[in-house]
Amino acid sequence: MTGERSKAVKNTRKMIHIDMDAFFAAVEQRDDPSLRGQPVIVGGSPYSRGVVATASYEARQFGIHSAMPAAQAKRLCPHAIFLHPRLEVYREISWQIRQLFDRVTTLVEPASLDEAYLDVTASQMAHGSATRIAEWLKQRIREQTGLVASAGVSYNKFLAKLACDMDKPDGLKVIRPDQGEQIIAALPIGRFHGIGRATEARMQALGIHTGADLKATPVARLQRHFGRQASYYLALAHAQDPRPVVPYRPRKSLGTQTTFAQDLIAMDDIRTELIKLAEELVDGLNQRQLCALTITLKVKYADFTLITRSLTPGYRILGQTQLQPLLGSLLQRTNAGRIPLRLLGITASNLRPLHNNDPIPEQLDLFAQPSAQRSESAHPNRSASIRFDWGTEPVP
Ligand code: TTP
Ligand code: MG
Repeated sequence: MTGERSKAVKNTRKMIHIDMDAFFAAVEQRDDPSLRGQPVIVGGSPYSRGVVATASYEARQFGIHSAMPAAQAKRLCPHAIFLHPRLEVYREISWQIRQLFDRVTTLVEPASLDEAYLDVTASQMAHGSATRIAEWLKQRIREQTGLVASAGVSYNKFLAKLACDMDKPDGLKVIRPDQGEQIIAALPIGRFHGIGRATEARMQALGIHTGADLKATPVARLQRHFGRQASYYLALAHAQDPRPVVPYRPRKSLGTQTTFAQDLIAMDDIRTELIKLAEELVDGLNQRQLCALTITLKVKYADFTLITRSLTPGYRILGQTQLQPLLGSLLQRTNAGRIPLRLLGITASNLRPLHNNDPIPEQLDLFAQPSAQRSESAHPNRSASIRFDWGTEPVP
């Protein structure tokens, strides 16, 4: 494909970026009318080392912004109202707006709780007018959540997000293909996608302050300083951004593991740890309303050899009743008790939705340890390295 042709193809995409205004703070103001019109700061306590997660637009007038120490925010605006985040509420709203995005296109890429990219190139909605789709979304979001979103519309992700940021709050800004290069030329280098503080400083040191400067820099010079990123930066300087919208789908597996401060050899200790992992895993499955068809046990021996043993029993694993006997037989297929273990992990995969009417079986103790004893027999060596990976993963 020639350069011109590929440029033309890219310019035909239609992209929307949606981002809620002052999200956490706006939710708090929505739910407590006495906070409306007030400088509201959501985040850590100003009397500790907490930071600002977000500030209402009223608070921003005092120079307060995200990631600022809360104590500093308090100095800038002593009468500001500080609130702790209510993540459950924000997650619920995030889910609500994602439902709306899904009505527009399958090509939705959530970028954070309050932000997403939508590729509406193929959408038939509003006769294919991305601007009207963005209007529709803003209106529906307001009706259904009582909150205000800003939207940016353009022909790639970088410009759509830029457009959204340019017109906040309650914005709807369009950057048309014939406007992109001009806007980029004047853009400060620190506002380019992928250019953080450190890269910005290095660009400035090279005399690159704006998009126009970047565009005028020979690729070889950029490559010398920024390696493989150079060509991406140059594409951005030409108002091109080849990144596709990558839709998210529920993750395929859920797992937890523990590395022990001291290797485990006694079977009692190993079983105790495994039961704790099983409890965490089942909690995780229940929270997500999921069950699994496959369970995998991961064991790392003291010499760092890693083995996994899997079982797909032919029934759904949704509680301890199913999980614990499977773990018992998986454990027998390892050298646990003979070779010291440094790590244990379990992963549920082949995940399926758990329907609301599915019974969640009661805990069954197949390792034959009374539950009271179990909770007290926490191994003193257990390091605090439990890691639960939640969330979603991009479609490859
Ligand atoms: P943003 O969309 O970056 O910020 P915002 O929605 O508060 O404000 P804007 O109108 O400029 O979009 O982030 C969304 C939420 O994510 C924000 O309300 C709080 C949270 N957040 C943090 O917890 N820490 C941070 O450093 C940032 C940037 C956001
Ligand atoms: Mg936002």
